[in-house]
Amino acid sequence: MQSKKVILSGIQPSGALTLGSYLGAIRNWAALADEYNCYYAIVDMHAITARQDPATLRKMQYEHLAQLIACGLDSKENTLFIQSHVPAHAQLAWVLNCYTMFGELSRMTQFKDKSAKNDENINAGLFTYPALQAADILLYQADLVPVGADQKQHVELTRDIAFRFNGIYGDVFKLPEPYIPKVGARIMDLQTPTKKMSKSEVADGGCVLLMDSPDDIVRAFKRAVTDSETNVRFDPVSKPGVSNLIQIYSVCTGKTIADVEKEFEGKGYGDFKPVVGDAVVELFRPIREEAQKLISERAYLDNVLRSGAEKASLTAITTLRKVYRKIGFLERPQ
Ligand code: ATP
Ligand code: LTN
Repeated sequence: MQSKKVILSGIQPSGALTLGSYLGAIRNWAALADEYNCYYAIVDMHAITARQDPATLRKMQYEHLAQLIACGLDSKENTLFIQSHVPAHAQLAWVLNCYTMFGELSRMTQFKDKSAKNDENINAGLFTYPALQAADILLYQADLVPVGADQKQHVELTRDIAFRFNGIYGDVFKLPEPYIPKVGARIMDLQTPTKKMSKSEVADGGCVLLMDSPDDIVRAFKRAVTDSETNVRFDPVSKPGVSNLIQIYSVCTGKTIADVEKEFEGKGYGDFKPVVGDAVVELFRPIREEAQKLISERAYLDNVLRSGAEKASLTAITTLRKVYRKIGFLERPQ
């Protein structure tokens, strides 16, 4: 019997989960467990490339875990773990750093964006971040990496690193493919619809969180920035705000973009915005309720993390050993 294909993805505990992370990535994960062997990492090591408050970082990891389970990721069918609990991530990242070019890292959009936004902390970790992400993916010999559109470049770099390494040492790594949804891959900020909705930039009120109250969600959508026209028409270039809302409504309801335009023909933004807000409220309601229940079940969450790390380690160590052997590291004498 051929073994199942492998999926790996990661999520940074650098802020609360947003509508963007849900629609762009997590929503698609739950349905994959039947067909694939799925690993999902809460990537604490990536999160510290920006300064984190230790207590908040600790709390955020449990919240992410509870919310991922509430989003339908069954902990028996999926391997859910914390990145730093599997030391092979750091170990392989170092090796891959030595097979990743300065020029390649310099071209990464996420590095350019984040260093421009935070010029007093452009640390080396932020720069080499994609080599750690490549290690996350390659340790599990992942076939597919389900992510939002912003991560495509990092997955492509991972392929390039793997290809380079395999070219020197033979077939060590599987070359992964990004797996990006057709609709919802880039949810925009509701206040600045030309910029991606981001968990680390919640201050302007344009970000909707998975755990926001229904009132807050409806209010955020009523305040969403649109344009000076009134018609509900999909045109991301000249109408980015309303096109973002159409996209969100389409993913939440399963209706096509054309159907959404038809449904609101002759109606204005005042009719449309609260309906989108309500659709998000209903989508998030069961998730929020379940996550609120799970967050107090610390022993259960710790069990999930314990078995997740054990399972992930078995696979990760096998790949790491092979890499060490190939590059000429000595095994520690017993
Ligand atoms: P930051 O913007 O602060 O770097 P993030 O929200 O992009 O954080 P994560 O939560 O780690 O970072 O991303 C988790 C997954 O969600 C990734 O696959 C990412 O591509 C996806 N994602 C995040 N934001 C969006 C968005 N606005 N639209 C679509 N997908 C998104
Ligand atoms: N870089 C991603 C998070 C991330 C990831 C991964 C995604 C870290 N490691 C491995 C997919 C696979 C982000 O910023 N959202």
